[in-house]
Amino acid sequence: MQTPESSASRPGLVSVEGVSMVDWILKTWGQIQDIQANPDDVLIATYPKAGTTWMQEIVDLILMDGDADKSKRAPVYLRIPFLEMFAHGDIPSGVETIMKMESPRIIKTHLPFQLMPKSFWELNCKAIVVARNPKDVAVSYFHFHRMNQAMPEPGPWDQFLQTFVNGQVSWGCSYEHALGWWEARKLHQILFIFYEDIKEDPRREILKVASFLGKVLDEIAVEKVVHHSQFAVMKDNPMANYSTLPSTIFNQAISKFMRKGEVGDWKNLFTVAQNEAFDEFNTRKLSGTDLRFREVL
Ligand code: PPS
Repeated sequence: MQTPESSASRPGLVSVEGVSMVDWILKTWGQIQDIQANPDDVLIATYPKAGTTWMQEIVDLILMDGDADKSKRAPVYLRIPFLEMFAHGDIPSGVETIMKMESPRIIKTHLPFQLMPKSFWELNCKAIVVARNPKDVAVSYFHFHRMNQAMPEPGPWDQFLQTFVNGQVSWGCSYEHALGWWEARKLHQILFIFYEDIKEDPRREILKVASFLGKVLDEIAVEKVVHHSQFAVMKDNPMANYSTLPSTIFNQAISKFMRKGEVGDWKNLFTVAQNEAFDEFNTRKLSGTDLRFREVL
């Protein structure tokens, strides 16, 4: 019998150049790869659940000088389209929205660095990467799979955690994703930000992003960006909380998109054994690299 969380209509996974991807990505894969960048495009590049929407809202508010009314002009997925997104009903695909946008275009992507359309690097575009401690990413991704009908069934938590560790979830292994972008920052204009750092001092990280974008904000504008990008404020903002997406895609009765927004929620779901195994996995994946996530241990 099917539960509300399990439906035959859920997609499966495919392998794209060795990276697991949700199968609908193939609908626009050719168009994604052929996309022509503009030199002033800015990418927000993240592994899913690392703080993408938070950074989208921060960047948009910065560009609007903190004016929340301007940032409420459209849902976040139309203001800052998701490159890989398929068309659904009235909502155009990410590529279609991007093609119709005027510069400067801000574009969200979850693609690993090696699968990015090359045009962005030929034109030396900027990218802001947000990374988050993978234990919290795993928990957030689990709940996201439960509610997002456009993702495969997650199964029970222990099973999902294993597939996450094996990289058999869409957009692949979270460590390889972060490491690809971490290395790429040595060659490209990439700002690498940690979710936990924004939590710790939003003002400091917002100023970093503004400076990277070449945007000077007065003190009042900075305060507005800090305020309107807070979890509680975004959770109540229909243009940021995905409540404008139909429940046939995001069933927020199962789990809210703006769920908890905390550091360390993994402690509520990981067993002691899962945590120990994950710590070993973390050490193995990061050995020989200088990438360190915050507050994993
Ligand atoms: S997605 O679907 O990949 O674009 O999701 P993403 O936006 O990357 O991640 C969603 C998680 O980020 C949390 N979030 C925030 N945390 C703190 N402050 C703010 N303002 C904020 N906005 C979004 C959101 O709640 C999801 O995390 P969890 O842990 O599930 O709550």
